[in-house]
Amino acid sequence: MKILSKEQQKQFWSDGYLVVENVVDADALKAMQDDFAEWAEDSRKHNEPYGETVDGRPRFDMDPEHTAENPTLRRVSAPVEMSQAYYDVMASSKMTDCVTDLIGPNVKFHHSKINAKLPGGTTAVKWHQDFPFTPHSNDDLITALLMVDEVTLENGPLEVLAGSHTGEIHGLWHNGIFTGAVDDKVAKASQKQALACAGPAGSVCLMHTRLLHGSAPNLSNHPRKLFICVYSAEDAIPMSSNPVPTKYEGLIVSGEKTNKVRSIPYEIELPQKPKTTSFFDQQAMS
Ligand SMILES: O=C(O)CCC(=O)C(=O)O
Repeated sequence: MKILSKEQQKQFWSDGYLVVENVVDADALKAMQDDFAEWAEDSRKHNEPYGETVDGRPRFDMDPEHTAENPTLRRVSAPVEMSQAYYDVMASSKMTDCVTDLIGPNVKFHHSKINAKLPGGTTAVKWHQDFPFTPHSNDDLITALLMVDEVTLENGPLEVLAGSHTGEIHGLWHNGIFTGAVDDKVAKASQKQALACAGPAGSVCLMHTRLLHGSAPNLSNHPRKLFICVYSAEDAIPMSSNPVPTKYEGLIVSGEKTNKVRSIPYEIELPQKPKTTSFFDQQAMS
């Protein structure tokens, strides 16, 4: 089903992101909030990352401030493997339709997580682009960040640098160390022109994989939970292992499987034709 107008599609490709309201209805949101509330309740029993994803890494992670009295669960990896509500939104919803309008008709799922900023936590996300974490044969990848709670300017909204998806891909290694973030100069310049992606619960921010983005801590008493799903065009082939492995990687959420591979087009600069004459030319001249 077509969701996005031509104008919205144009805006996405020119800015590198787009916020769309009402992609999930109240019942689905409540089911997602209830499931998260159960996980947050359970986190009271833990003081270090716990649970297990398909590759054995912990599924649940908390802020350093987390206590049994004030639990601050900040990350749930691959929630679609544990919750029908999250699975349904990932696999078949207006959110999936929006993604299809942009990079369809054939779209597949790559990974999912919940990034939560609960009151009392201090987690921030440093400026980065997603593509270096999920390099593919082409860059038709979208990170869809669904607002499970209302996102305001105070509760740690996603911040983006509009138009940066058309620029260079910045390194995440500095002085021989993998930091997962762009260098300070790029981060400061991005922060100066940052735009916050706020909206009512049930909105989605669709973000191009090359867009520079980050987010500050939650300074309010209101939770901020984002359900984050990464999708790619079906003909984009992963060039590295999945940062959040899931049994659903590659699930076709729209269209069909073609098994075709499409690469980012690039031009090779051919060396100039040699100026010297060949052996045969010299023979003819002599
Ligand atoms: O949780 C956030 O605020 C940012 C999420 C993010 O940067 C990402 O998923 O790449």
